[in-house]
Formats: sequence, structure tokens, C-alpha cells
Amino acid sequence: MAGNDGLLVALETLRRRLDHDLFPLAVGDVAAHRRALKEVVGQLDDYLLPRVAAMDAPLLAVVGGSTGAGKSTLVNSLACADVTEPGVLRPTTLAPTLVANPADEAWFTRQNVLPGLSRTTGRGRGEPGTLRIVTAGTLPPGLALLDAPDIDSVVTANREMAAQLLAAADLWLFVTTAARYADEVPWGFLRSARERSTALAVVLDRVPPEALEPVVAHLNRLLDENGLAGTPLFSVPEVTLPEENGRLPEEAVRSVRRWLADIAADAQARAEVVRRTLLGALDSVASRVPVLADEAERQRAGLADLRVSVESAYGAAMATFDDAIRDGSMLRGEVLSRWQDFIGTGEFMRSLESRIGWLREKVVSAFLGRPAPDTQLRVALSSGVAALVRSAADAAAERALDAWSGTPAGRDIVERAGAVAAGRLGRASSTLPERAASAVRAWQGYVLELVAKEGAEKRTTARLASFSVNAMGLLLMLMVFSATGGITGIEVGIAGGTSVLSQKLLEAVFGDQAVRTLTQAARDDLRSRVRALLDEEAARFTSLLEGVGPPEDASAALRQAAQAVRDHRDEITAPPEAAVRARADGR
Ligand SMILES: Nc1nc2c(ncn2[C@@H]2O[C@H](COP(=O)(O)OP(=O)(O)OP(=O)(O)O)[C@@H](O)[C@H]2O)c(=O)[nH]1
Ligand SMILES: [Mg+2]
Repeated sequence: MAGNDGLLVALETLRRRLDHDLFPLAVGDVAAHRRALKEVVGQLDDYLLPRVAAMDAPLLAVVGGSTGAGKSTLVNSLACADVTEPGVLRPTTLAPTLVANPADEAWFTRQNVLPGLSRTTGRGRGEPGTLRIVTAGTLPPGLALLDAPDIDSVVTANREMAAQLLAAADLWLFVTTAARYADEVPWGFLRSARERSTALAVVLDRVPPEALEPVVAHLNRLLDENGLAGTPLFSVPEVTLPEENGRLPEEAVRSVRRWLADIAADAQARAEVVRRTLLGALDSVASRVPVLADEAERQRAGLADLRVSVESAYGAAMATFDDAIRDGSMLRGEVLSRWQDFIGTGEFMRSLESRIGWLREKVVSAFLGRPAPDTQLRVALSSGVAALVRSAADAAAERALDAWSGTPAGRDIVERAGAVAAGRLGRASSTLPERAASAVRAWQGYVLELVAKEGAEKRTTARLASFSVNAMGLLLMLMVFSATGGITGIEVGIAGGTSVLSQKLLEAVFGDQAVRTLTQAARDDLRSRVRALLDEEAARFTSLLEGVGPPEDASAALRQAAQAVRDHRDEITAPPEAAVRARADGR
């Protein structure tokens, strides 16, 4: 049947879209979302894709239910052969056994249905995680039975396997007993069969003769109340099993056998069962995928939040640096003492401000005569700036790590990075001092170039020569850290004095407009170098987010893929006669 090619393509597209790691972060109830994703992927692989690709393939009836309900016994009895092992220990069946007519063996042996389970054959119990395939000529061709592990024992793997198998079934043969039929777990499965409109029949097994009538009545009522009215219900009496084979006598399973044989023999009935379950599964998948898309979006938002918290931590570090270069604090301490060495004595400094003209001569001679203090001042400036960058980066690292550790998603990422890396993340990186020092050196080189260029342009070469490019450069560096306000009291006399003097000297050489422009250029250059250092620091965090999470268009693509499945669902047409009947009814 080629009429459902569009649907097959839509399903294949959807399957590819689900192949991403959609939920890597601990955002919301991520375990539940991962489970939901696994279920949808499972149903596509195990059932929808192989079924839509081969609508005429044999029908798979999965025998599921509580442990000890008699599933394996029932399968053996229906196959009239010991194809699977019943047992007294609970649970007995750990690996599923599929029984098919030899004519259908090839379809099931090839990894069409349930491709994730490796196939085994032969006698004995299969290994958990495998699918044992056996043949029985007594089963009609066109319909295979699958003996599933239980849905309710203490073995988690069994419950998960049973759920996976039921999701791969064209038809559920749900086995319960007179003792267990009102248990909650089976009803959870039965309701999900109803929600997905899976073709279903219930076998009430091991019924003591005296209980038959009331239990069947009650079970029918429960089916009714759970929206499952009309579900075929078969009862199998509790009998003494023959010692030689432990199988139920033919008359006990006759009604079930006949019902299955009728479906197997009638292509139309079989197609109707397949169609019903298939449409239900298609609709269910199409409605579950948009929920996954929402969650994938939430994951991306979680990642974006983590990025924002890093940006804000390092943004704050940049602001700290900006404040520090503007508030004059750089011009205290070591820089101030070196400046005083450079210019003369402390006393000399204090007498400066009113006597700039006189001072200029003094300064000129100081520059000419004493080259050493200018190097020391530069070193002092350089280590002052480097220390500032380091402490800002330390604070940012701590803040970013705190922010990440405060959210489950962030903790997740940090944990993945490993304990050692996480320990390092909370401080500035070990190479930062060196990189900061070299950035400051590069900046100082840039400032000297600025001064040399400005001098050449202004034809102030003669004047410059007397002050020297180095000395002018140094004054300009000091200007970058001079207060544009904010220094008060005694500091004006010291730190303020430093900058006032620098400014006067520079203005004397270049003119005041040029000094403003040069100062701005020098400050901008330093800021951009520091910005680059901090960006590299921030990248230690953001690089951990690279490639994590769904791609940008994942959610939209998922919704679109689900919609495409919905758009093509009607390619699963009713069998011809049913269609004719439907039309005759005016539907
Ligand atoms: N007397 C009697 N024993 C039965 C009947 N049906 C099943 N049993 C026994 O009950 C036990 C459990 O039956 P199984 O067929 O292994 O049950 P199951 O549903 O496959 O159990 P799990 O594989 O654990 O999920 C076995 O010892 C069977 O021999 C019955 O109608 N009469
Ligand atoms: Mg069993």
C-alpha cells in the first residue's frame, strides 16, 4: 500500500527531530520529560514506523498483565506447545517470548517491530533485554502472540519492558485474575489503552467456578465505568493443570482461541484492528510531541538564564574596574610614591599647584636627568592595573559560580565539568595575572604610540623632545586614572595633585582639547583590553554551555513534525468495505 507514503515520511522526520539531546539540564521535572521522550521515541521505533511501512505485516497481540495471572500458561495453551516457561516464582517471565506461525517468522526475526531488542531463538528463557522468537504451526498465520513480563512485580525492568511491549502491540490481550482484577496498576494500563484507543481484549484467568458469574459482572461494570464498555471479555476457569505439560485444557481457552483465529483469518478484521490501534498511537504521539517541544524550549530558556548570570557577573566586574579607574584610587599607594620619586619630593609636590610655570622647568629637568623613576612608575602603574583586573575577575568568578550553583540546571553543568574544574571556576583563571600584565604592557605601548603620533602631527616634536615621549606617555597614563570628580579632602592634594600636574604639563605640550581626546582614546583602549580579558574569563563558564541542549529551532521543528503527522494521519484508511459502510451511513 503506497497510500501512506506521506505519513511514513512525516514519522521519519519526527523521529529524526527527536534524536537530539532535548533535556540535558535539570529544568523542571526533567526525569519525567526524559521518560516521556523515551516513550515517544520507543513507540515510533517499536511500532509506528514498522507498522506504517508495512500495513499488511502480521498482527502482534501482546499478552500483558499482573505477575502470576497465568500469561505464560495461557500462551502455551493457545500455542498448544511449551513455547514459554510458566513458573511458581514471581515474577517468572523476565524476557519476552514471541510465538508466531512459521510463515510469519521472518517478519519478526528481522528487526522490524521492537528493533532495539536483539533476537534469540530456541528453548529456555531468553535473556532480559532480548526478544526470543519461537514458531508454532498451531497458531494461525497473520497473528503472533507475545508473552510479556509482568506489569506490577517488584522488578522495575519488567514493568518498563511490559510498557514498551504494550506500546508496540497491535492488540492487547490483557490477563487478570479473579483475585487481582480490581488492582490499581492494571487499570492504569487499561485506561491508557482507552486513551490511545488501542485494540483490547481482557482475559479473566484462573476464575474459581463459583466466582465466575459475580466477578465477570463486576469486571464488566468496571470496564464500563472506565470507558471501556464493549471490550471483549473472556474468562478462563481455574483448573487443575495436567502434570505432563501444565497447559490448560482446550475447552478452557476455546473462546479466546476462536476470537484470535477469526481476526487472523479475516484480512478485513485484522486491518481494522491495526487501523484502530495505529490511529490511536498516531494521535497520542502527535499530542505528546508538542509537550516535549514546550519542555525543550524551557531547557533553552534555562541555558539562556545561565548565560545571563555569567554576563551580569562579568558586567559587574567591568563596572568595578571602570569605577576604580575613575575614582583616582589607582593614583594612591605605590603609584603615588613612585610619582613622587619621579617628580621630586613630597614637599615639592605639595607646592606645585599654584606654580605650574616654575614647575614645568623643574619637571623638564627631572625627566631629563632621572630616567629610572619613570620605569618604576610605569611598573607600579602596570601592577596596579593588573591587580585590579585580577580582583575584579576573582569576584566575578565567585559570583557567576554562586549564581550557577543556585539553580539545578547550573549545578548540573558545574557537576558535569567535574570537581576540579568546578573548584577552579570560582576564582580567576591561573593564567590571568600573566595575561593581565601583558595586556597592560601592550596598552602602555599603545599610549606611547599615541603620544608620538600626536607629537608628530602637532609639529610639537621640538617640545616633545625636551619632555620625551616616554615621560609624556606616562603623564597620559596617569590622566587615564585621574579623578573626574569624586576625590575629596586631603587626597586632592596628593592624588588630585598628580593628575592636575599631569594635565597641566600635557596641555602645555598638546593643548587642552588634544589632551581630552588623547585621554579618552587611552582610556578606551585600556577598557577594551580589560573587557577582552574578562570575556575570556567569562568564556570559562559559557564554553560549558556550548553544544548543550536542543538546537535553536528544535521546538518549532518538533511542533511542525507533529503537525505533519496529524496532517497525514488519514492516509490510514478504513478497509474498503468499512469505508463503503461509513459512506452509506452518511458519515
Ligand atoms: N492450578 C492452576 N494453576 C495455574 C493456572 N494458570 C496458571 N497457573 C500456575 O500459576 C503460576 C503462574 O503462572 P504463569 O503462567 O507463570 O504466570 P505469568 O502471568 O506468566 O507470571 P509472570 O511471568 O510472573 O508475569 C504457574 O505455576 C502456573 O502453573 C490455572 O488455571 N490453574
Ligand atoms: Mg510469565
